[in-house]
Amino acid sequence: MFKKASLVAAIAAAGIFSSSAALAETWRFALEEVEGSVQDAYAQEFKKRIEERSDGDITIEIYPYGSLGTSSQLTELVQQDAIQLAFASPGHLASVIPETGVFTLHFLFSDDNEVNEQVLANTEARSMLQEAYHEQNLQLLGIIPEGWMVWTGNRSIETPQDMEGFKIRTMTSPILVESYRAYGANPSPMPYAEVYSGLQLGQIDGQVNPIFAIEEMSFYEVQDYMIQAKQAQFITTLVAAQDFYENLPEEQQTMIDEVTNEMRGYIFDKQDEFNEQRLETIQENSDIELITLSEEQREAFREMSLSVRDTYIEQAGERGKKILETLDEELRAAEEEKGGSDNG
Ligand code: 6CS
Repeated sequence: MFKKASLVAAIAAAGIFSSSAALAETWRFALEEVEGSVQDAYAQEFKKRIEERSDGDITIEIYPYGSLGTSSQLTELVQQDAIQLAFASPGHLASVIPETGVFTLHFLFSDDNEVNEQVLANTEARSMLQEAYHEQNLQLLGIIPEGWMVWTGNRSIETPQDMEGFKIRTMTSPILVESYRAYGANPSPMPYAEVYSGLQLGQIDGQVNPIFAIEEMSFYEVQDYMIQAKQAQFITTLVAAQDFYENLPEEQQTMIDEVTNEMRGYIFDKQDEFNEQRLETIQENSDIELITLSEEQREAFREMSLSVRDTYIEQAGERGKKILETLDEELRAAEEEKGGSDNG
């Protein structure tokens, strides 16, 4: 869908130049998701707040998924400073920044998503991550949960045995591929835009995404089962071109930092609302079967997932190990403080 030539043509048509300097007051913001998605809701609100606060000095142009390229291509465009802002989800980004693979590890985050949000908002791991983003010419602006990753399939998946040979589409990061190999599945990484036809043509048996995405990408139309195992959150990161960010006047950097901080509650509520409402839409429009795994069933997957943490450390090195340890400690401490769930 996104061949290099058409990508270049799209950028030319959009009038995107190679340097942000020529675009002083227009910031281009690319999404990995379509209009009406969680990322779109974020971008629309960000645009509103920045334009208001800058008194019209800054205009934000939003490019939903499909207008510029795949997730990996969007990241490249930000790295080259051809666009200023984008979402870069670890499910793809870990191919470039292995440390971000931590956000895709199974059974690391809390079963209580408020705990996850609280930890992600304040994590001490942020400075180590920022270092890794800088090495790739990116500025990390935010780490944002978008909802539980739910499996869909042409068969039900309730035990690791059901995963045996299951051809599941994953995002493109190597650590995600390993996460599904650990269950005995046959992971098939591919870009988001190819998933619907892959399912429809039977090239893949299933995929994994949050409910709002399963609805808006119509995956539920070509699948028989939706399985909630609460094995992982979909966590995205908001990035800027590092040169662009560092060359901004200090008050504009502060404005971005304040707006992204102030928007945390807004987007957390939005993703919750979207995931809840779209589940109703799916149920109204299809007879897809919804299965929620019991604690015992989840435990079987959890045990098999633990070895993937070693693979992550092999890929992400010493800094990646420290990021994992920091997040793990913070998550367990926050759970304890809340007296809530135990997700080991
Ligand atoms: O599965 C994917 O590739 C995509 N899923 C979502 C929910 N957001 C962006 C990501 O690229």
